[in-house]
Amino acid sequence: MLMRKVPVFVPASPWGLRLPQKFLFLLFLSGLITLCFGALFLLPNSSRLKRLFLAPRTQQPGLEVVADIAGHPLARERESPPNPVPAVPAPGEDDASSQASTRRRKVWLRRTHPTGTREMATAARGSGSTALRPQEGGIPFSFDFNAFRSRLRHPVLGTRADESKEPQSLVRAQREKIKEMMQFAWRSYRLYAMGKNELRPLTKDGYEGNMFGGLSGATIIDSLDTLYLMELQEEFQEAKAWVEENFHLNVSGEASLFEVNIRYIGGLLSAFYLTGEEVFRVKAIKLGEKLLPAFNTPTGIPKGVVNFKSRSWGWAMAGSSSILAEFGSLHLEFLHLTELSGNQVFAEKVRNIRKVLRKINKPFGLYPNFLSPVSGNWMQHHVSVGGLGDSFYEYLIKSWLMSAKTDVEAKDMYYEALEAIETYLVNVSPGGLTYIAEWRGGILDHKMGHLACFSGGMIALGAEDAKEEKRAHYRELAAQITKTCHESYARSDTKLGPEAFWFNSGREAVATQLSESYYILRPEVVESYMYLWRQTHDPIYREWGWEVVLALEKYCRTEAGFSGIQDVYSSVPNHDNKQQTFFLAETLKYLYLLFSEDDMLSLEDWVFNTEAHPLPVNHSDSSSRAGGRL
Ligand code: DMJ
Repeated sequence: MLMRKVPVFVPASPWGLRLPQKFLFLLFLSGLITLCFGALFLLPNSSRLKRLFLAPRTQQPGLEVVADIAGHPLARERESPPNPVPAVPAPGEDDASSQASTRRRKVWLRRTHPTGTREMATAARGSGSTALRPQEGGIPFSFDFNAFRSRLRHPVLGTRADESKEPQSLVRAQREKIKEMMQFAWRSYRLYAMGKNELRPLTKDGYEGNMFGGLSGATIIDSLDTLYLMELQEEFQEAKAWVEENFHLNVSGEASLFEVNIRYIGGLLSAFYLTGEEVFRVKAIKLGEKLLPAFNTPTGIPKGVVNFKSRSWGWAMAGSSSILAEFGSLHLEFLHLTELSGNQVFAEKVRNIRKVLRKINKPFGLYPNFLSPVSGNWMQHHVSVGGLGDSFYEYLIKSWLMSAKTDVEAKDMYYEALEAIETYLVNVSPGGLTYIAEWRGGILDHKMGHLACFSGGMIALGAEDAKEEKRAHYRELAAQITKTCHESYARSDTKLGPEAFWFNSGREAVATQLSESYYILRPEVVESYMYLWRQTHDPIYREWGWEVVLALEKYCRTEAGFSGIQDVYSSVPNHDNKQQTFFLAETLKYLYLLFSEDDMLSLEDWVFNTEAHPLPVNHSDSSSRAGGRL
């Protein structure tokens, strides 16, 4: 029989307290601590204290979290703080009080945001630190916007004063033309599809698609920074008002983690950094929080699809795999989400992805495109710098640059990967065209996708920080790849490039079947022209860029917006009836920058996410040359 042991004697503690007394004392003590700690949060103007407790920072000023990456000495010294206080509904969320306060705020913004661009700039400067506004559904964390702006090396919109000295009034006229295209694309969207994700210019209606889990307005959020940059003041205000009043996050569909991140989060973050408007910061963070369930996998490698409704373990699907370009293109945005929220969870998620990728064995130093989020093993040995792989490589070099060159791990990973790509994937065709092939378990597909054409720009961007003996080589490689991509345009009837082009059977830089001959307003080729222009100032890049403008006007412009075309080899356009959001976010922005001064969104101050949304570099010193100007 089991006898319960009844203690007949409770020994006294060294202080002479018996166990029940000790328990009561501890209870009292812990209550006291909780009370003191809680009081800190209730004090007025306690944001500094909150910051102290919620997000350990470096002592230097700057975008500290952006430097806070695995491998960086600062990262090792810090502990993970608790998550911040749960956020209340954001402006524009569905409860009535929030909508009313949004209306009030809108009126205030109209008053404080006068019409001229310079005034727009002044208003943004005036907004100062993004103070806590819990009554407006703000996220309780402060970010010193003025201090951030004063650390930029260049005025955001460039040194306009020098413009009149430009000998080429032609360049100005070209820039104006591109601005007109943006205005036309925006106005067509506003007229026929306002609030929908995309415009269908032939049927003159809107389209929601299935990538965004019920979120709307993808074109609006993707356009914000381009409108701002081009000083389309009225259009920018329309877009901002829509975000304030109509961008609701209470959706319940299934969304692509990658697409929501690069378009919505990226677009909102950029809009915040350009304007200092709190609504963009709050919406970005709250949407970021909705993406977190995607990381609930055994490895922490997120699934590609996030279910906004359930917080279930979406990974539990046999044989599922995550895509390198998708889970590898979160880093830039997630570090900024932590920076602007004080919530370390975002940075932790992407640090973990880095850790997994660092550890895993890479065949020949290459990164295959599919990884199991369950086992952490590669699923197939398919390697590509185009679709499925592309922006992973881009985010490595940009993480290095965005960290103000402190994220050495990202830099090393980038150059190691680039070496492997050069060794195994880069080829020169019999006709002398350099291209990046695709690799399937050791066998090469001698084809390049339009998506892979961003790599000319990426390699140019990274050339300056390569080993001394490699720099000139990388500059040349970048120029050669960009030239090949231009050839894929030049060899078509429309002077626009196909979705994929091949180098075999005597054919070079052309698509071999109709299913690869379409052009959907993609940006990658003009993106590379922009980087190569900034690096070399070789007029050929502006010439090539202008060829694209003319071709877009001739073959893609319709009565009600721009449309992709189904066959670049036919001079009678067959439109696909879609004005892609990235046309406004990327293609037109890169074209505009190509015809602008180098200090407009200077590469010293900004990196572009893979949807061309500018995110600031972590400058931690105060040697600003912008002197607080826009
Ligand atoms: C964009 O959404 C992004 O550039 C992404 O990285 C790749 N595809 C499109 C544009 O082609």
